[in-house]
Amino acid sequence: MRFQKYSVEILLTTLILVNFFFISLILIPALPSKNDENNPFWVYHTGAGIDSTSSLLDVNNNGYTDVLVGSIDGVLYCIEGKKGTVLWDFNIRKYYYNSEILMRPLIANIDNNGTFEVIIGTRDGSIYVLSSVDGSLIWRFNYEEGGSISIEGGLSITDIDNDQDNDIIVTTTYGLLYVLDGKDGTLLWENKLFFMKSFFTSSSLGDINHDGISDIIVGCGQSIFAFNGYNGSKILEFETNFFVTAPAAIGDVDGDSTLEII
Ligand SMILES: [Ca+2]
Ligand SMILES: [Ca+2]
Ligand SMILES: [Ca+2]
Ligand SMILES: [Ca+2]
Repeated sequence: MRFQKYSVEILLTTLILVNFFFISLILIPALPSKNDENNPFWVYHTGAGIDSTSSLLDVNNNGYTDVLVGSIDGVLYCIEGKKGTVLWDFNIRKYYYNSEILMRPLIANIDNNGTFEVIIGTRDGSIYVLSSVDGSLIWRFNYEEGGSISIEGGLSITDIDNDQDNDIIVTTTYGLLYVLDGKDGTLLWENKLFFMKSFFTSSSLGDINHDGISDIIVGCGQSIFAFNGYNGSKILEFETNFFVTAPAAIGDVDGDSTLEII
């Protein structure tokens, strides 16, 4: 029995070592061949820190995915994925001197023209829609020039008024929710829902009340809310036991044709 126990242990140890060897074979070629851990594939230094995730898109259609990232220096960078060189950049401080980009750039074909746009919200509460091809400005919306609201992760895209053009749903600090027409940045509606609470995540979308219009599901403080996509009025509130810091998942998990919020 003792012999059998040791045999099993030796067999398990051998299997683990063999697995590790093959996993190593798979992983090692993915690492840079001539760099060590202190020298990644390429490094690009923006003018200040980066407070958000990057987004990926093959901007110049050369088969290599490029990197879009916003920085606290107020610049959105489009960096060529293979070499780490700047393809284009866009400085929001031409429009407001003290602003920062704190959110991940959103990529969408918002005007249905065959190319993608890059959408960012900024610390001064502005929304910028740029061409992904060259970073040129398509439109800008500022809720309140020099105001205190900040956009820190709160953009979602859907056609909320069913006119076949995508719209942008914006959640901000100080509990403001508003919707812009994706074509030209016209304000479709706004709702100042809270003063002391802030939205720090993007919203999720689903037709909660079955009226054919997407509704807006988003956490704020220690609650999850659903707001009517038609006008922003509150449909429901569910209290959680901690601050909501991530977007909700929406789906019909029990097959009753009504959406659940997870
Ligand atoms: Ca590319
Ligand atoms: Ca487009
Ligand atoms: Ca629309
Ligand atoms: Ca609805």
